[in-house]
Amino acid sequence: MGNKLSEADLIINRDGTIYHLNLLPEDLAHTVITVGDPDRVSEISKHFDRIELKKGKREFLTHTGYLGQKRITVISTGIGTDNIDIVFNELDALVNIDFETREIKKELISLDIIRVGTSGAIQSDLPMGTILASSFGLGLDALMKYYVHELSVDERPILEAFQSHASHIKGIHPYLTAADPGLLSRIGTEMEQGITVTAPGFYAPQGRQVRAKNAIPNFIELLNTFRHGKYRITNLEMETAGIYALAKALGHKALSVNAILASRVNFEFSKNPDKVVEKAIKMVLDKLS
Ligand code: R1P
Repeated sequence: MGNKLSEADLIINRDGTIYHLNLLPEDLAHTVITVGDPDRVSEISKHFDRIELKKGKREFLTHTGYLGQKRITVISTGIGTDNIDIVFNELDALVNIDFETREIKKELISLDIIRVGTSGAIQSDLPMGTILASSFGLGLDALMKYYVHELSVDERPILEAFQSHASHIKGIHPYLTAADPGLLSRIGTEMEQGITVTAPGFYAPQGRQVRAKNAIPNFIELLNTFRHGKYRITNLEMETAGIYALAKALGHKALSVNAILASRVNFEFSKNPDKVVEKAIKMVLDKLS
């Protein structure tokens, strides 16, 4: 690839917006909150002092506005790391590619990206209602098989320990990425922290029992017995590892904050999920404003 992206590599709609997100470069703030559920976008932007823009296409709904003096974009990703691939590459293109010339800009912008998501706990001491910041994302999906992914000296030993812990599971190639340390200390300090596992599905890929037979027995136990020094796996969802790894590959900063709605070890689901999500939203917005 040269410095210039072809019309097939970077698809720009006739109105100048990026292909899936339907946004113009000026529509995007440099602080971005991602959520899985499109309905959660307005649950966040209702706290803004002013909303300047609402746009959407497919599951990608965007509101940009101001919280005090701070300009923030909130965008829904839909479910899964296949969608994270689309959202993160298009967010990056909006700030780092000149849409007139299709050339990569010389001065690259690093976005602050915070996910406010929902998740299930796999440790019995983490009750529903917990708000958890992911110190690492551990991906069991295949997204990062398609990108060059380099491990830091902090990440490598944890990933290697997990690979050996799960060595009897064939055909899974886990990847691991740390949260941005600045965002983690700014936003995540009053939250629980731990390794978040990102699965490529909701049912058997997260160890749920369904009518079809599970190929990996005792999946939750496999994850919740893993230890490496002070680190343990705390929760399961479907985006964080892809977010951390692609943000790093593209030079952005990312943090994932999760409202714990289910306990997979106590077999419970929250009676009041909206309240837990609202708590997570407020904790994040308090730190951003
Ligand atoms: C599954 O129900 C979805 O909920 C969780 C999972 O990661 C997956 O996207 O997160 P969101 O509530 O942010 O979508």
